[in-house]
Amino acid sequence: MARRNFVTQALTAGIVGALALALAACSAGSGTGGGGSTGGGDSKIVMGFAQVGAESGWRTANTKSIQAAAKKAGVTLKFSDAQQKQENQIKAIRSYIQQKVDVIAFSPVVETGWDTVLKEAKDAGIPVVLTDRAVDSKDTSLYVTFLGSDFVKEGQKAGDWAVKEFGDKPTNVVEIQGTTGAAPAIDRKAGFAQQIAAKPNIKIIASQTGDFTRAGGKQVMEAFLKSNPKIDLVFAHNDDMGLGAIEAIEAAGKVPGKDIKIVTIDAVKDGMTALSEGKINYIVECSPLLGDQLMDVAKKVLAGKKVEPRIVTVETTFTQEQAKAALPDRKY
Ligand code: GYE
Repeated sequence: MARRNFVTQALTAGIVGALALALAACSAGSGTGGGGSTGGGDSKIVMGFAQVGAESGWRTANTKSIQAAAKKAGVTLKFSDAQQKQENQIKAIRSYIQQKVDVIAFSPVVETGWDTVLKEAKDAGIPVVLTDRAVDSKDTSLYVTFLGSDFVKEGQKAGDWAVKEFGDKPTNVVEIQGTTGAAPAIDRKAGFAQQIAAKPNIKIIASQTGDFTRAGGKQVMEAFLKSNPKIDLVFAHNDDMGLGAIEAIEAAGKVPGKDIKIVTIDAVKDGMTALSEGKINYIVECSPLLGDQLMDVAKKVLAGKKVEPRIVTVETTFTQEQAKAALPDRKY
């Protein structure tokens, strides 16, 4: 019933393409959340989760983590996939408000433009938990907590590695940014820039968005290769775009990891494989496994317990050797 509301709205708005995926995601979500009570006794918590999309290996792992954690925690999960479009996420959140879910969680595709819909949730008395990505709102009463990584720190770690790797050598860097306006794109860019600021020999000569997808990374890298004869380093805001860049570099007859070095963020399996094969040089980890923590937070909030306003994920970094050692046990 609830799902039909969302479908009707989506159709009205003519988002037919988005619908196919949203439907697929919904049924995946309901399979997870609706399948029998495994929870701890009293009435089941209903969570509406508005996911960004399915743009990357990271996102797929994040979705699986949330669905599995909901099942384990006995939380009924209503899940929607916004296809990386803010208007779809806003529609999904409004639909969850109409359905009177107990708690709404979402990973905001971009940072700004959320105040109105978050106020609607607040007025309806439904707590909102931000996972993975933050919103840029002055009114922090609009959400209970933000659970996720420190993206500035991730960018800094990538920048620190570049400074160590290239020292005083003249170094041309091309940057493949994540989704324009998304917290991880804004923060990773800033963190990296801070760390290389003291090294005038390390220069970002081009910077463009690849929208966190492999195809986007490939396309941007092809353009960079055409217009820049000397590229020493690619800084890609996620593994998938780095993997796309590898394809472009190889197609141009160059050797990724050697002729052009690559540093990325995420450490998903495909990225770690490329790192262990020497095609990527360094990866900063960003963990997508936020599901269990999210369910804990939701239960605490609904039980009237206090939660920290910011919960930061613990993460590491990987060299090529470390990737070889870590790969066999890598879960995503
Ligand atoms: O790094 C990227 C994904 O928000 C941290 O989104 C997440 C980012 C992640 O598409 O792969």
